[in-house]
Amino acid sequence: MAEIPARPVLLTGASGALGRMLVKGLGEAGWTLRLTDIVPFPDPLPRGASFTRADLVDGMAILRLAEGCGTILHFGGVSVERPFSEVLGPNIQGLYHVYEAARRERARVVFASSNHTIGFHERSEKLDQDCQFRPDGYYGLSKAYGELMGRLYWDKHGVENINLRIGGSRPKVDNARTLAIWLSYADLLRLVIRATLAPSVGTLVIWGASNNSRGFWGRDGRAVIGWQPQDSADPFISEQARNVSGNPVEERYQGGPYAAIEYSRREPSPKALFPAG
Ligand code: 15L
Repeated sequence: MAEIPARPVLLTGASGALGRMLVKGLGEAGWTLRLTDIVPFPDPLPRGASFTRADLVDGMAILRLAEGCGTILHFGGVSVERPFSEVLGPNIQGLYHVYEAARRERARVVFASSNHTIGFHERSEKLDQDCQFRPDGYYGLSKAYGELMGRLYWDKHGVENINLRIGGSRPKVDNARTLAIWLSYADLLRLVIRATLAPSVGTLVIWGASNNSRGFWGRDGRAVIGWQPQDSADPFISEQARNVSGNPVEERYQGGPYAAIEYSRREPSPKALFPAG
């Protein structure tokens, strides 16, 4: 029988694409889910799940929702590049509310971070978990803040957290960049299950990508939770390898189109932020 978490699991961002996929998968596994989002949940609720509409900016609502939960899967907030004023409430203040709730409940946070925390590294670079943050916009910056919030709450309060630096998790491999960053839905579901059930994790960063031979990323904390991706974008290489944008900035950096948004630099940014010597 599938292992089930001892305490209910709170999922923020339940109505988003990844949230809905997780609700289905975790619901089928028999987990007790408490779901929330700022917009209504569009699917039938699985047995054992409840949905409450809430804004991440409402700290009291988040505290109430987290009561009795052992894990918070934090997939809510702004999930694409937006002006700073739009990112601020959900992703900065909201993240704080999630961590305060986790501190009160002694819950673990599994955070949907993003490749846009490091999006200004060039595609030729192979990155490990401890590479420098090089956010490619306000959205990526908010995710880097989220990862650092996890670091703070672990060091100061012992709140465990796993930061999933997700590449592109979508049903299909849709271009050349996705050949490197693709995370299949099935691999993401297995990743979230291991991140929740692993007995003791401290604070971790895990690259959220399937087993893609063109991948940009290397070492991370996956061994601690016993996760290995099983899928790969490789079967789509011949179909997608030439599917590029034609925008040199987009094609140079790992963050792709996000790096190119409002890009106004004349020269490419240096490969290393602090070159040795
Ligand atoms: C992300 O972080 C976004 O949430 C997702 O919508 C994609 O744009 C993805 O990155 C990507 O880089 O393709």
